[in-house]
Amino acid sequence: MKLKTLLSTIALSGLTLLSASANAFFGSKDEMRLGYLVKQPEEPWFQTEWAFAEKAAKDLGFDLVKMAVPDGEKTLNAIDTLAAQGAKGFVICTPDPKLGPAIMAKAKSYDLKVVTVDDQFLNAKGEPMTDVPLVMMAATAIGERQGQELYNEMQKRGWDVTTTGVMAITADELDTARRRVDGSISALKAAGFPAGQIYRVPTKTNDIPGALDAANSLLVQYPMVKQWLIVGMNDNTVLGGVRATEGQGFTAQNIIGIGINGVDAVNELAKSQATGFYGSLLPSPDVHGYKSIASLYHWVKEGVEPSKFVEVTDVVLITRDNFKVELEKKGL
Ligand code: FCA
Repeated sequence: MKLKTLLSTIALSGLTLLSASANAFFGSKDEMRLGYLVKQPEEPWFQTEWAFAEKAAKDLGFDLVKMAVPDGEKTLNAIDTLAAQGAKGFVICTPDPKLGPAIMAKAKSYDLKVVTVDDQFLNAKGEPMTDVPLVMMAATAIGERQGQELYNEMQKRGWDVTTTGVMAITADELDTARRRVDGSISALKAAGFPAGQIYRVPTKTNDIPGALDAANSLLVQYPMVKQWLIVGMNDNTVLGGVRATEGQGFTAQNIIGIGINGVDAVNELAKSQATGFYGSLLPSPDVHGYKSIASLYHWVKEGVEPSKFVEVTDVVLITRDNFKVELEKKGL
């Protein structure tokens, strides 16, 4: 009797397992399956894109597979997995733009459609692969805005420009990062900030620890600087810079950092005490997440080819004073 119960339990759980894996492989309602692959799932930016891709999946009725692809190997494996699961295509923010040709070759071998988001693929010659649809923020414009806002805030505080420096943490291998930082620096110069007091330092990794190391190596070279403006391609880069200045005794009084992404700065802006991280430029991760996957869906379903380039331009400066309201306005 006992053995019989045991056997039927095993049989039942076997069935459950089978149907669970069948669901995972073929979708629960014969729905179209699409992937959304991101390089840094730990960034709220990408979590927000995923959340809005989920919304599109619900609205349009497809099955979304979210995957983390922190390196090239994981990216190529993820494409194999997607194909095995019967997916028809994927949206990707690649961990490395130079993977573009390898990603496209693999995707083509399985007849998967590809839409890129945020970071553009580069071909073997290092040129942008303009044939692959791309949704991204207006990189130069948002950088220029960062430079202008930093300059405005410095003016508002009446700082002595002669003792002020710009710490620009760069990531030039990533085109969108290079364009944002260059935009910021050119706006600062155009506003009248002395070019000789703008110092660039490359970060090894695009995260807080990488930027912190880069900033530390810069700070020791310029002990005469009394106030810093911090430029970087996103919130984490600027946060790394701010943390480094704090280590040298700087505070909210003599540091102005303005990030980019907004959603990655929420914890910092919510702190009970102001820090050197003054604010962030919030673009539209909701639009990136929704539009990229929706365009892929229509491509697969109706054969409507997405635009090769969608530039999302809407940006707002969030600070400790307005971040809650501004995030709410966008449903974030
Ligand atoms: C790049 C950055 C991200 C985000 C995105 C829009 O991928 O690494 O932090 O700013 O562009």
